[in-house]
Amino acid sequence: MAKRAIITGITGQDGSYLAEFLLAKGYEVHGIIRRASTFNTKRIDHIYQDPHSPNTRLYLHYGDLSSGDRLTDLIYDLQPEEVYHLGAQSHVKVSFEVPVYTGEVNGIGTTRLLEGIRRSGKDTRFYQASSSEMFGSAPAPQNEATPFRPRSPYAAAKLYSFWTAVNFREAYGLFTSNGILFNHESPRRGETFVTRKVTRAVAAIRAKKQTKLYLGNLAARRDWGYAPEYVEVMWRMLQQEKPNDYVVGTGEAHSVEEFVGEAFSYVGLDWKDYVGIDSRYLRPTEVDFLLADASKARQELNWKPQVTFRQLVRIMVDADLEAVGLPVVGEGKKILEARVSHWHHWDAAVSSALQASEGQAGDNVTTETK
Ligand code: NAP
Ligand code: G4F
Repeated sequence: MAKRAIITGITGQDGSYLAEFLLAKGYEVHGIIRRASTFNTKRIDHIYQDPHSPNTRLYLHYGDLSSGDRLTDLIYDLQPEEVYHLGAQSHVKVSFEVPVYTGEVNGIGTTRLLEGIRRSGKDTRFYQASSSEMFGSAPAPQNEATPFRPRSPYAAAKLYSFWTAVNFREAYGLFTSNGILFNHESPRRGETFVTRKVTRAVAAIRAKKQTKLYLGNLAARRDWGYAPEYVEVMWRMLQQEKPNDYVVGTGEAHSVEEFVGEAFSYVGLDWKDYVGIDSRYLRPTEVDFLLADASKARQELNWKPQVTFRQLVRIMVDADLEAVGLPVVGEGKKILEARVSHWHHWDAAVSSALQASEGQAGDNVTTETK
């Protein structure tokens, strides 16, 4: 029988890639989505399956992390083998503007799910999307033994969830694992995170639709990886004999300025001609330097990222050039074709291919949720 998984945050960057990954592995996937007045399923439309079809393996359910009853009901009714908890108000800068909401969703939301699992009595395995932001001002490189020094309401809320997951493991014997993931990006990255903001701007400037790009702190350094490789490691954590906590990152850090320089030069532009600084993008407290020491994940999960920083920039710029209707430079597309598995290209074609191979192809099916 197919394993059953629930994904919170299935409409997000990671949730959409994880759904593709689990479907490719033969799982039955249940995603929790929020009601919105506009469509919020664009990252998963290409894998949507008509619930009337006898072979359907992807189901969507309304729910919100700020309300527990529905989450408990879903866990009780679906009795999943695995829950991947990715849903969150995931923007660090925004968390300074909506700290209470961020705590409610990113913190208490996790307790709601864990309580649902505990009360269901089933030995459901639980993945918590913890974050390198929790390290905050702790000196780099950071690993599982590094003390947490959070620098934002987002990080504080994630830390609450981290310890709640650990506590439910110790108190009730639940299988809960924390993935402490460093920044990971892709052509599906939200448009207001710095990498995607930059690659979209590069494409828009090339297309003569934009003349200037305003950013905040260019000196911050991040350990940036390629998102599809990170959803695979989430799954690996839940296939272990015992639950545990793992740092996941590339082990290489670059500044925002380096990312900007690399993205502009890839299309033959000098970033200094286009980039301005706007203090509204600065944070009250910044995280200066995140760099993963992921040796535990490498040893225990046999996980090693393939896509390098330079390649990541090329993948993202090519995708955004294509999105504005310009010809791609081409290196990014080539990297994906040559180096990574078939299910994580940026466009819908690969997932349609996945569905077609399983007799599931059904383009643009209207969902009940639309
Ligand atoms: P994302 O693209 O922002 O996706 C967040 C998801 O959470 C979306 O599906 C969103 O739904 C959903 N969501 C937000 N508020 C919700 C609520 N109140 N109830 C139910 N669902 C809600 O984030 P991501 O980059 O995929 O990251 C996935 C998870 O990993 C997040 O928890 C993030 O904090 C964590 N994380 C990310 C990174 C990274 O570098 N990407 C690193 C470490 C940890 P809508 O589509 O309706 O907005
Ligand atoms: O892209 P960012 O907004 O990502 P940030 O804050 O590192 O958070 C992301 O990664 C975390 C893992 O470490 C996740 F937990 C979290 O959910 C999210 O996915 O900012 C990266 C850096 C920061 O130092 C920021 O100050 O870029 C700097 N930056 C400079 N100008 C900017 C901008 N960030 C944004 N979003 N927009 C700017 O204009």
